[in-house]
Amino acid sequence: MKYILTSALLASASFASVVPRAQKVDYTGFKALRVTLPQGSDNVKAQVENLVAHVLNPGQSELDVVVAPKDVEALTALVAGSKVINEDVGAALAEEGEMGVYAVPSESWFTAYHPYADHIQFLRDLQAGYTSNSAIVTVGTSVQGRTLTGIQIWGNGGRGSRPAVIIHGNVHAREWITSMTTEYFAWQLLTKYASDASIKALVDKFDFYITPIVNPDGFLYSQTTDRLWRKNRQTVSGNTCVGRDINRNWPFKWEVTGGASTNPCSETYKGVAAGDAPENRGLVAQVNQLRGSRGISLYLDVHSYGQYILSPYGYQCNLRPENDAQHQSLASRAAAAIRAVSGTQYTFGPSCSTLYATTGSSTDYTDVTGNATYSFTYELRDKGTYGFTLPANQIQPTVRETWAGVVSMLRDA
Ligand code: 0X9
Ligand code: ZN
Repeated sequence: MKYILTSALLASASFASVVPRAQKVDYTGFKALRVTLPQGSDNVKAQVENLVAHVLNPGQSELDVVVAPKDVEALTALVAGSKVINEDVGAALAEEGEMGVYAVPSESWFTAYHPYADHIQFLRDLQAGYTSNSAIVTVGTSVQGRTLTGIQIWGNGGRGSRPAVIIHGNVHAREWITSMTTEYFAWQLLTKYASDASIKALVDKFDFYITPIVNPDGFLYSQTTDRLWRKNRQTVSGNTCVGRDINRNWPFKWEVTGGASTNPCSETYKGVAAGDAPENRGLVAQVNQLRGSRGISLYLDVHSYGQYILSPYGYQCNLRPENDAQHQSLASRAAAAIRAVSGTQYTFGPSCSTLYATTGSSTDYTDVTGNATYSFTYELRDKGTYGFTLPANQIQPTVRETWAGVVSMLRDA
């Protein structure tokens, strides 16, 4: 199916430098650049954020950005260095492939990207085939009133009898490969339970809660209006910019500075108060409820891109969980399992020191407040060539290699 625009879905510009428009953002001729910021340059960073259409990878010294052709010169003049990572973002979007046509769940689901409504249908149809050991669960509600729809999967202990594994996908709207991948986890667990003893052992060991799209409003907006939208779709009183970053809104170390933005126009806007995004309220309630009942063995927050497996913490670069060595051991073995499938190389390590500082992020909350034994953020393929718009022919290779990494973690956890 092609994208369909209805008048209800037409919305204003997603970034400050462009006037409101009444159509889908056209990225033809836009470039993706990896820019190096001058040392200690918060001011330059702010100017870059203002000038570009999107910051793709909100790092500290290096940023991946998408910039309109007319602004390339001004951008390169601002920064210390820059390298083109994609000559034409519009052309890369076209390579993503046509939307799939809906059919009952089968392996072919993982050969195309899909409209939001079909993702929900996929989950419902999958669950309907395995009613004795799965259920559809509602984890919360979005800003615009959509449900955060998840699937719970259990084994021979019965529903709700084993330690929890919580998996979140598509926190960031534009990271489409992450809903495909988390759906593949659910698909594997259910379709292989009866025929594969090694999968059965995992399903019998844990209670799985997989929510492939925890940011439904943002996801829909990325399909109708701006393919590179990241945040939720929450407004801010007195400001025209939209969206809180769900991965900067968790109520743990939210108030710490340096790992999120207080500017509502920024891609990493943290919100007005800790946990003030409705999506976060639902996710927090899920984590708290499972902490208090069966306990959480493993939490996975699945993002793209960069090929990383990141452990806590985001808010402090020299702080480690007391079971850091075990976190690194699980991550290292998962990275090896991924590499064994396809040769794809992952980097692993503590989030802040390996990638960049984040405050109010998911895995810090699940590690400390959620008391999860293990918490990881996955950053899936690739390393910037296609970025968020990974071509459809990379969906199957990506979901398969990632599943090998996750199976390795589930065995070790
Ligand atoms: O910045 C983020 O939220 C994640 N990267 S992304 O490009 N997908 O936006 C990384 C978050 C990792 N950090 C922690 N969870 N601490
Ligand atoms: Zn992300």
